[in-house]
Amino acid sequence: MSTLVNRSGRPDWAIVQDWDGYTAAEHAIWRTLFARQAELLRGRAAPEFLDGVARLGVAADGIPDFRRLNDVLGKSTGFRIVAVPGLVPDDVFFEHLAHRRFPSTCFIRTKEQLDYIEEPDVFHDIFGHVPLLVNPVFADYMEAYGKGGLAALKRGTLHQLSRLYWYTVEFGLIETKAGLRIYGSGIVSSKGESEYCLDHPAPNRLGFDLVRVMRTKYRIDAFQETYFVIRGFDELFQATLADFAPVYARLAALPELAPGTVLPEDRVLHRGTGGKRRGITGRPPPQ
Ligand code: HBI
Ligand code: FE
Repeated sequence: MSTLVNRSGRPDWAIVQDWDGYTAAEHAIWRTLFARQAELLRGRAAPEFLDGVARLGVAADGIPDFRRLNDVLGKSTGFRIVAVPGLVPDDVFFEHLAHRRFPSTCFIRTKEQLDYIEEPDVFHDIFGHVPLLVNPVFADYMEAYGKGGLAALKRGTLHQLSRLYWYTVEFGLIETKAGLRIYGSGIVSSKGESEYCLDHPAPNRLGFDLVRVMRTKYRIDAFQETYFVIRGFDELFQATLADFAPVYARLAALPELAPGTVLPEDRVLHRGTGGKRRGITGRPPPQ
């Protein structure tokens, strides 16, 4: 991650969203992104995600006012959105999550960036991440991730923990009675990957396993070569309850894995045909 400069003047990097400052053109870009994804995600996104969008009132009409979202969010899981200028240092990011604050960017991508933007913008953060924060189990997972991140920084194991975030919060799939559904923010905020992740034969779709995920490297500039599938958000939260010290000890004895790997012990829902495709809403490069 390039060196970040804190212009907020505050140690938590928080700024004011300045909702009145958005232009009609910026709201129009939100409307384009929202209309496209809302249409595409019906029948593709996890019911819990769609429920969160509805309950929060994240709507087509324009960039939401964080103050209004916080009214709903605060009453549901006690999470609160904190506006930040962009990517913040890892320790600041984890400190916010550990206290049920989600740091969201406020800027929106340009028309030219509709399909590809390197860093998270307000559409990725608010449409992609915030709806699931009304789900109590997922909110617990995000708080646990923040606490785990602060511990990982001290242990020097952030590169392994960030893979857990990448393959769940950003690019996770979930099994439902109606079939596989999307819950990862990096996917739901991307038109291309919302189609690719469920339908395309190229990527692997493997059952979630904590150590397996934390061994598996990822790339930020192409669609995923492997998606990990959880059976439910409880499975995800249960995985974080364990003390991570033994997990890190096991990881130290196991080789890292390339993104497209399939192991004999994997629960294979779909073995991919391989191949890499251009990327989508990225995130900071892997540690
Ligand atoms: N900052 N605003 C913001 N959003 C992120 O998703 C984010 C970040 N800083 C660090 C970070 N993500 C990742 O490096 C950690 O999840 C590991
Ligand atoms: Fe994200």
